[in-house]
Amino acid sequence: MPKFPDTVQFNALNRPVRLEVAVRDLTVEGEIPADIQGAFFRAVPDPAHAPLHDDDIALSGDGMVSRFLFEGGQVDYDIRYVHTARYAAERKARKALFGRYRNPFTDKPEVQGMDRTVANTTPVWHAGRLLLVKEDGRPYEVNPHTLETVGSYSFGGALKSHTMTAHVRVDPETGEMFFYGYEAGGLCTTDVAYCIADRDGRLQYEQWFQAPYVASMHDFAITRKWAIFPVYPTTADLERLKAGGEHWAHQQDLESWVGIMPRYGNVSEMRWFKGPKGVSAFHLMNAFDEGDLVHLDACLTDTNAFPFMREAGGIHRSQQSLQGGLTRWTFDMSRPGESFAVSMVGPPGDLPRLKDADQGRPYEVCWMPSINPQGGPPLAGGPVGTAFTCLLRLEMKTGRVDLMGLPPGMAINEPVHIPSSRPGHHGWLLLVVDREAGDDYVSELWVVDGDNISAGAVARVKLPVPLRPQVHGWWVSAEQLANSRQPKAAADAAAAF
Ligand code: V55
Ligand code: FE
Repeated sequence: MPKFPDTVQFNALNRPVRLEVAVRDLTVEGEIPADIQGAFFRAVPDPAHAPLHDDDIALSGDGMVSRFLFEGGQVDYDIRYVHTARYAAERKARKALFGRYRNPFTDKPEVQGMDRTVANTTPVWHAGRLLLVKEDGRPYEVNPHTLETVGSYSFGGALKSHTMTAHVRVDPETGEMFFYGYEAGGLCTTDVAYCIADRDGRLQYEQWFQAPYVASMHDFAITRKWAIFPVYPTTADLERLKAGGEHWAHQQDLESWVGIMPRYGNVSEMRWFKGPKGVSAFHLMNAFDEGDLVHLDACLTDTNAFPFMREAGGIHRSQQSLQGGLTRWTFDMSRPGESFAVSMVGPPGDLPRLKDADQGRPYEVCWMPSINPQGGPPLAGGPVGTAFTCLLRLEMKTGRVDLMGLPPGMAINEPVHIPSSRPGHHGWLLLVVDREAGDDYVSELWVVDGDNISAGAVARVKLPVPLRPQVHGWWVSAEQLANSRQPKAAADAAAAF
């Protein structure tokens, strides 16, 4: 057993698991709703080797792709490493060769210049392809049936950007995938590539623009008319990297910015709006337009939510002291100037989940994990070091908030949403719940009624193996899965043995 550092990034829920398993027909308590047919893919960082540096973080963990497959009321579970160039090189060497998070100057000489992404953030489904994406590189394509890695993916060689965001936006009507890459021209460049792939996955547009500074641009948004690029002041610096330092440092005294351009327009049409200093959001709930107004709803905090990005910027604050909530920034595109209106539209929380059909549209309901005000201390785990302890359901018109609280010693991961065939019903949620059990942890997959979350799980799927905290997930219906580009033959042949 390799010796992992004795830090919160490798202990408690963050303990490395490193199991590649395939389990058929898991034990289900309760009944799986008939609407749920398909696959819940999850991206799970799990370090295959002990890191070169003891201050390594969970965001560096090798990407695993995991799948809960729902077929006729039964559930199968699979998880495998994404065979990135980095994973392959380290596997061969039987030890870590790559150094600190997003700092290639700390890598061993034999891997200098090699693709160092770990493909650990989002399983993106588009045009029949499953892509495992991390924002520091290009995606890896994975066979959704076998979970075997196909290889690095660049839209058939068309993509020029060196990077692709883990937060793409798929338009529910056109089927187009809108995305971008930052540090697109290389390490610490202000180049941002804005891209659109059509419903068949062909890259139709790639235009580059300059960000106001090198920022951690984790998420963006679209509306029917606009593409929206928030820039929060967590910055990178090449000299710091060369000195072996952190990629990201938060700047409490630097302005935030939002760039907005017509989504099918030219980057020369980008308008920049100046926002408050020091604020940060990793995830956006949604955006939509209303005449000339553009509304952007973000899980905003008054500083960066990651302790190591604050510390690198000399900001020493506890996780409990962070202030924020679901915050709406409203831009009037008919008026000149750099200013916009701010309002609070929901409580604090993160890892927001929207119905796919509401993407870029006015929306009625949404869900997000948060910290249970009536719960005990959160479990230690995830990249921030503290896990979420409740799920919230928000009604945007009435302001109503429902809560699924968990007792102390439990944690929840990001949910996916599955549409319902029942008229007026807002669908189902699937999410992994972890529970402390002595010195160990056990996990279950919960099926929750999206309109009645306070009732808890309607079905619980038991896991016979421990799980690592997931980053993001993606629901792929049985119909989408049947239309995938990668063959199912290999999976069927393996099953025939
Ligand atoms: C995030 C996750 C990442 C990363 C940067 O959720 C930001 C935020 C799992 O990797 O590299
Ligand atoms: Fe994210």
